[in-house]
Amino acid sequence: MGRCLGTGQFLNRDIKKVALLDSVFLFILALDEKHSREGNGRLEENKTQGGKHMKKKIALLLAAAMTVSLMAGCGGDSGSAQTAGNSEAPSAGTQEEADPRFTYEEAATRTSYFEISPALREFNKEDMLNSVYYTRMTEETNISIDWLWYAANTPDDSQQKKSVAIASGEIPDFMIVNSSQLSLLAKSDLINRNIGEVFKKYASDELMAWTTGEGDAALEAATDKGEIIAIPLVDSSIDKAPMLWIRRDWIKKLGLEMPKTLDELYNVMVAFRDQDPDGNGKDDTIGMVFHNNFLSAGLGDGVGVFNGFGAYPTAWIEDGNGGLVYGSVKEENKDALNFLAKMYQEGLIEQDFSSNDEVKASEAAASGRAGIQYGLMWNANWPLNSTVQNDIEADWVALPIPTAVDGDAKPQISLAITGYVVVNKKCEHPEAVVRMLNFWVDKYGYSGEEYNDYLVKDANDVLNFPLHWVMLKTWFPLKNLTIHNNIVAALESGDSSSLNAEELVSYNDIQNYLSGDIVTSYGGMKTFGNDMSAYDTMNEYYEKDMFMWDKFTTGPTPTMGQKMSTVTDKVMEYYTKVIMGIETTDSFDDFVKELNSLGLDKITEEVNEWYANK
Ligand SMILES: [Ca+2]
Repeated sequence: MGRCLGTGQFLNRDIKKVALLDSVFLFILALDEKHSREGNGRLEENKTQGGKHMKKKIALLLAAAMTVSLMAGCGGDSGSAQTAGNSEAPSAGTQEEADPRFTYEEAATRTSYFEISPALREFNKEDMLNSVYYTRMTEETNISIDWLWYAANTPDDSQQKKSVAIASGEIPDFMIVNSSQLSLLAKSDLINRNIGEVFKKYASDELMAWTTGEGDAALEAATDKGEIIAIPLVDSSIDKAPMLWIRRDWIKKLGLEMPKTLDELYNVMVAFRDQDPDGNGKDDTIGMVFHNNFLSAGLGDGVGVFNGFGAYPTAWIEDGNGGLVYGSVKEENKDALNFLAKMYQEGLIEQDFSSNDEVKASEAAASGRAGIQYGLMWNANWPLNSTVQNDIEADWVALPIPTAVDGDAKPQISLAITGYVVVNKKCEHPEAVVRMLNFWVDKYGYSGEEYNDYLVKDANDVLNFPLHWVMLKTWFPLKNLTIHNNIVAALESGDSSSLNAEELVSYNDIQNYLSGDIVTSYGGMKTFGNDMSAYDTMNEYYEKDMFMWDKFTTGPTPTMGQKMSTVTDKVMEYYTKVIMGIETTDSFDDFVKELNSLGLDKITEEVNEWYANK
């Protein structure tokens, strides 16, 4: 519980870190949603039974201090489809680029749905409607939004309502949908299929840079039959790349080297277990944090181990013949499973890992019992920062995932899209949504001075940040990496004058850390600093283009919707049994056959049909 409170304190101090903390919060929500990259790759689409207790446990503690969910929810109501307002089209008329910051000559109103973030402690409609963000938006653009309904952003509520709206054929001027709903709309006659051209014409350079920050994949994911039919709202994909966190103080104390290969990592784990790295004279340390949800990248998972062997479970990867194959069935997984089984057998991972979730397992790192944890870039903000509260010497650093194959291991990632904006084809001025997104980018991304006015009402009340009120929002996928690179340059030159407000917060954090304020500035230093930080590793991944992308970037295929959860359950069951020594990889071929009989063969067929027609 202390950990969680620590996170809250962190938040109160550094309100600009909202986007980074969103990553933590998204992870927490993902635990509840039992996110299935396995299922179909979209958090918001797979409501499963798992993790209920997790939500209670964490949502109360952590989410209480966290920020808004970025997940584009979905749902529907039979909203008015008519275009209100009587706005004039902005200037132009040619295909040339238009002024991205135009103002309608006459007031225009657009209809949409308001989805209330589960992260908001309370929601007051009047506060939202009268907020600085929306009043300024209307002043600057002459656009206002008529919210046809307000509903909680959950599968049972707003998502359900939007699905009903799509089925009824009555949708508002614009709405944010998930990939399944986009697939349905692609087959309908309801949406403007020319929105891609409108977007290209009206998007500001910054909005375009954000949308294409990781290449064309986001726009391609919104493409149907060669037409961009929605505007993808993007998040950072690379920020979800697995990396290895390790205690450098233990490495030094035992006279070891930083591991580059999995063999070397194994030796370090043995040393961490056997050589009393914490120096308390007791045999009380383990090799590595590990838990029962080990194929979900986040915190103490095993994804990085698999990637080290060239295995990419849960991802759809190229099969070498122009098609895609489900990563969990590839031979390379056997090597990773045998490695983990050996670790289990030798007590390098907890013997009861199969009954521990992420949070429970990570207590080993926080309490100083483990000095190795695979995870994501935010781990130093929570929970690894807790370690230093017990042991000021605890010096977690990030490393690229160790490899067992020739060359660098490739961390697997998947395209991060939080939702798709579709525009009713009856809406006379589809460019209005682009204008509103431009406004968001201007206020969020490039106006450090204005940011607080627009998006933060009370720095001590993160649960009611007006940021949560903005429906049309997207992110710069390389933002965190850019922050790091700019900070490193400033640290080297000693000149911080060119840093923006958000960068300055982390820069000051690092200066505080270097001045001895280790406990409160731990996350900032370890995430963005220049001494084996998370983004030092990320920058290496990025510079060397090491990522292994999941190639399946659309909504679930028909059979996925019905059978994927059975397949993924079977994968977890089998993998867990192998790690625990109940099964061996000798039965791997039978396991694959069983997956196919459970529906994976049909799903693979459907995925390849999509891929071939992409
Ligand atoms: Ca010990």
